Amino acid sequence: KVLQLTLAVIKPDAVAHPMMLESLHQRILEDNFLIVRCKDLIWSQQDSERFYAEHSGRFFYQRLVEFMSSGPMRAYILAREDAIHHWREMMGPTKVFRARYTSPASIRAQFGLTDTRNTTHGSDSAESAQREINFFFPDFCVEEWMEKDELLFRS
Ligand code: DAT
Ligand code: MG
Repeated sequence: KVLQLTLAVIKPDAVAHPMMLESLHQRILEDNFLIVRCKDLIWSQQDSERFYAEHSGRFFYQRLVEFMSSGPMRAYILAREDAIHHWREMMGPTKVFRARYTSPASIRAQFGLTDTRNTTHGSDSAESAQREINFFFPDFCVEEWMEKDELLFRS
């Protein structure tokens, strides 16, 4: 088994509802993710712009940036076999109407409010996971964790 790391975020719309936050946290545990790091934080508008720079110019960019800096969110580094893909599957498609139609059991289908206020974020590739883990947890060293601590969780 090869452990993989991903960056998962519970966005401000979901953190605002304690039962939703608790339910999402439970789902992470039930799906056999190891919670490597977890922290609550609030982004400045600048953090938000920097994180989503790839979307600058899109019609939803301003809305997205304002929403993501509108209140507390929770960020996780999660480890699992196939973590990146598995968390994306659990979240469901970006757009809530599509999520409800194609993956009714997904997180976005169940809790998403709109295409922007869609409850969760997940890295979409190994490269973005590396970048995003570093963005949220600048002191965390992936290589070091893979070398040392990862062994603690082998059974
Ligand atoms: P994902 O979050 O599924 O990786 P993305 O990277 O394409 O999706 O977009 C980042 C976020 O931007 C997304 O979670 C919500 C917002 N967004 C994307 N497309 C949108 C749209 N068509 N309308 C409104 N918000 C959108
Ligand atoms: Mg994305």
